Amino acid sequence: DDGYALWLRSIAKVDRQAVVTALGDSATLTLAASELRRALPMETPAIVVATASAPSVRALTLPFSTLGDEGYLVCNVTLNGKRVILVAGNSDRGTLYGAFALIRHLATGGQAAAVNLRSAPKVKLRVLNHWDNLDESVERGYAGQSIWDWWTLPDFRDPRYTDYARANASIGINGTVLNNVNAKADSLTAPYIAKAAALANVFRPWGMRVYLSARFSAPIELGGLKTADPRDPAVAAWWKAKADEIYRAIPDFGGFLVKANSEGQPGPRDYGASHADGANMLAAAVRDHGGIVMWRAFVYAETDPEDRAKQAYSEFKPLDGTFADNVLVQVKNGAIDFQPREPFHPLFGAMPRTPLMIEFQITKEYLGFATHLAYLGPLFTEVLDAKTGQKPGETVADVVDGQAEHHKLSGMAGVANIGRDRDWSGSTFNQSNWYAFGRLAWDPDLSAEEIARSWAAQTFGTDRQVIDTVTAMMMGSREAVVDYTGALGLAHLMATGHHYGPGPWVSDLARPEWNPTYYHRADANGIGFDRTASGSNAVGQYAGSVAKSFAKPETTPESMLLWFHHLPWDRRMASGRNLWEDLVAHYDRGVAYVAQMQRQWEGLRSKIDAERWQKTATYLAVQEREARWWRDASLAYWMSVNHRPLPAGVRAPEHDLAWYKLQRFPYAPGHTQ
Ligand code: BDP
Repeated sequence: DDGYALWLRSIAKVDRQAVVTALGDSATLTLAASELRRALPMETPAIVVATASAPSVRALTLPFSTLGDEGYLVCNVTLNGKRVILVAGNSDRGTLYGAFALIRHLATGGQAAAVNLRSAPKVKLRVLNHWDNLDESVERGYAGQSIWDWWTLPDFRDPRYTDYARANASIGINGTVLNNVNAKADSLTAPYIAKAAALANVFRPWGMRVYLSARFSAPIELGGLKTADPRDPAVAAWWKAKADEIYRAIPDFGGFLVKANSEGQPGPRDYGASHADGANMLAAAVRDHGGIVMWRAFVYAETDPEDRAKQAYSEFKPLDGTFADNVLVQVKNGAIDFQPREPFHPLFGAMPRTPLMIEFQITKEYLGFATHLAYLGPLFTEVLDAKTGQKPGETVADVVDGQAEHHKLSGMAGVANIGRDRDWSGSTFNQSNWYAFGRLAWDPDLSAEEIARSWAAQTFGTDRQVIDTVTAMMMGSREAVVDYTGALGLAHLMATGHHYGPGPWVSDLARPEWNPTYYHRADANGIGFDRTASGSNAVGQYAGSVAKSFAKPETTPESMLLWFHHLPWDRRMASGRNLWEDLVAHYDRGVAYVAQMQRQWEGLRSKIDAERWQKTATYLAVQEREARWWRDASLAYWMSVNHRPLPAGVRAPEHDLAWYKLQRFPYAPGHTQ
């Protein structure tokens, strides 16, 4: 088993499939029926797929009114005198989601007899962001080349495109941005629009729309204009014509994603215009077609390196209320950059008049690429469940799903971990992160553990021991990465460029905020970044009780302590140990967790097919070796700074610091500098 089937494993034999009838013949309804046949065996009770408008369904007066466009219900009914399972939504897309929900229900041990499912997505735009380049490399991609074979498109439509859309539909993802946020203008030329249109045609029956990353300077590069100033009418007209051209080829084109004035990308600030000026100009170009703009807040300027964590808030908060109503501001989960742990981004809750999308990174740029097992469900839910402090009880999820302010638009973006590898995501367990993202985008209130259990059952079957063990491994795996790469709120400690291995000593990069030493600020006396009023006062960007709790070390959760505070190595911790000893203990705990996962996985050897078992076992061995590398290199460095011995009984690093500093990985995957 090479993992290609993801979590969509058929339990039906070709000649003994469930009996499924479709009331209607739309492409999407037909797919819903064929998915059910493909997945479910003959013994399943008869199933009818339909939309709420089918006359016989209408006669049942079921509660469709609360399901919106994409919701579904799945229940036992008597239809034309026969007992059947009805799968239905207000639209055929809703019905398709219902079909996948029924498959999930049965594949995770649910019974057909009493089935009663009812759900509508809480978030409107559930979108993957592909950081895929036109040369088919993938920025921060660790699962091989891009699945988009731009060269043979639009003529050749790889069957894989269909399988991709199907997998996404099965977890509720309804949009995809095809190209990297570090965009080339070429993706907006006629040949590339035709290629995107071919993909859109494949995705449409699966309920998925296509979006493109737009390079802000395209009017200069493609249109021969002298400027891309959003206030220049000629620039606005160029974008309007470009949007019209795209919509002629892709009538349901979703809209644009923009990375502007960030890490060298062009943007409105180049002309003294604001992010809102830029976003609104593009929004006007797509508005008549029903399109939207997702404008990223990931900015940090060369000119103000005092605290990178503060910059997005400083720049965007004042713009609240000035964005057009078809713009969403897309905010990374934390204020720096997809670290193994970051406190939630202070913009959530701080821009009530603007719909904020959250952006998670499914690909694990800072969590061991494809090889390390790190289930991101707990990272996602930790952020979504965080209280914003802005309004009583308000969580990041309330902001993201639009509930807090009753926004019409809401969205969640995930930087995809998908590539041309047979198993799509570089490892079986990485598939769970794609799955968890989709499930949480549909319902941000789900728990990471219930998602892990469903994924385990859909991926490995319903054996109880397998589900329990796999879920247990997954649930602590992200915390283990935090522990062996730098716990207690440390962040950005990785080596330059590839972001794979440790490099806490790095201090010589051109921009201050590219250097790990800028983030940890360790010296003989202490460690951590003072972000309180006596330091950068990033704490001041948080609100209410949250700001209050981050303002003092005593009330800051220890998991984020050094993010907000610079503290002496001797500081007493909850464990009774001092800070240094505690940090050491975290490193050891992280390494030990990986060794434990190896033992747990060993125990499942006879229960999992050889191919998936062996690859995972091999990767766990790599992870164990590299967890020790992270630990040893980091400890060697901290000791060179604080001149403290290791606590009694603790193993010394295998090599000296000089050895760790010499390690080089010039061909590590996924980095494009
Ligand atoms: C960082 C990545 C870089 C991306 C950037 C972004 O290292 O490759 O271009 O984020 O999100 O995480 O724009």
